[in-house]
Amino acid sequence: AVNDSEVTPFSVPGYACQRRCTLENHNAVLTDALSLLAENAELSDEDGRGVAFRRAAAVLKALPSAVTNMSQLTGLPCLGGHSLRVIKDILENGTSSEVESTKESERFKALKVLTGIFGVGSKTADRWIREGIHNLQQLRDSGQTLNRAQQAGLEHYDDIKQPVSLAEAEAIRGIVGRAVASVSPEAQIVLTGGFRRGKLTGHDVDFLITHPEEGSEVGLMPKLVSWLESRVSFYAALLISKQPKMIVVMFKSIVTFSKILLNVISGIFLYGQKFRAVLEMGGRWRAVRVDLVVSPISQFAFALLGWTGSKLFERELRRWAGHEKGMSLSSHALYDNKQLSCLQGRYIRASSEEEIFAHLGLEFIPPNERNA
Ligand code: DCP
Ligand code: MG
Repeated sequence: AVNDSEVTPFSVPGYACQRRCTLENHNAVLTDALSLLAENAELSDEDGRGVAFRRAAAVLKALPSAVTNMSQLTGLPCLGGHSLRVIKDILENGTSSEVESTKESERFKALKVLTGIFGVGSKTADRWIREGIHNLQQLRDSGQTLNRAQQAGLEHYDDIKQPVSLAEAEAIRGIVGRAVASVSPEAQIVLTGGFRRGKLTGHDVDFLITHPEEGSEVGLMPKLVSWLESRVSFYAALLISKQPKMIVVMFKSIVTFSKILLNVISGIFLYGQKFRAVLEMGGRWRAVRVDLVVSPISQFAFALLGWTGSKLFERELRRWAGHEKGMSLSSHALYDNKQLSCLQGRYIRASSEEEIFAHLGLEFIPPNERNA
């Protein structure tokens, strides 16, 4: 056993946006446990507790090696009593009884299954659970009225639950890129979200679209939607959720491909390579969630930073901006709350992510190190 006095405590800065965090995680057992408690809190509408567990997990993710001894954690930020108890349990017993009992609880399991349906949030899931609905079959049998998104979410539940691979994301980039080029030849499309941070899988594929000429992006989204709808309706369902930012392109699974159909699709969308990639991944289409965001070029850097994530990294950037700099950061703009001059002067312009970090007084963190 290591003597306590020989253990060097770790040290990390207080905000996740000050830390470089790659996908390499030396403390996955601990962070998985804390993330599960975070998820449970979020599903129970206890967002404050959820964030506390997320922040604690992010600190452990940023450590250069595995924690073996509680004394290494002395002085680390964001580790509250509850998180420390969980960590201690796992270091001493291999598991945390709280995590295990949460994982096994009927309520948690039901919340996870029901909120796993696209379009179903924790409030709806909670109402259904109180009405005795705990799984998909009970939901189908209950005769509950589902909106369009939820109907599709239920229909494609298994597809959507299955992670999206990088190869699939790239194939979808080909399809959406072709659609964008058709409706607006100069428009640009960028892969954001987890894939931009170097993840090899994701729960969806996130794209940001802009146009080099300010104002030319207006009306692009509806055009893009109609283009996709007219071209893909025979094998894909397109859904637009309540949030204007989110479009879900669901590629319906076609089990058997006729050669003609195959040629038609590849003719419409893609030339060779990428399309073949889709087919080689199992030879059938599947439902995938796709998030499309259109941004004017003047806001592009803010949108790119805001949609690259991780969610906690974004939250911490906004907390840093507000608490440390007296500024407000969003996916549209950076606003200086301290400047009392004319309204215009309060908005801080930026044309790159690097500039935004500089305005915030932060060292630039590249996307692959924003995996807090
Ligand atoms: N985002 C955010 N706050 C939200 C939702 C999204 O800041 N409430 C930002 C940060 C996310 C990005 O948008 O990283 C994309 O959202 P996703 O939910 O798709 O997150 P990821 O792409 O990071 O995860 P995954 O790989 O599972 O898709
Ligand atoms: Mg994503």
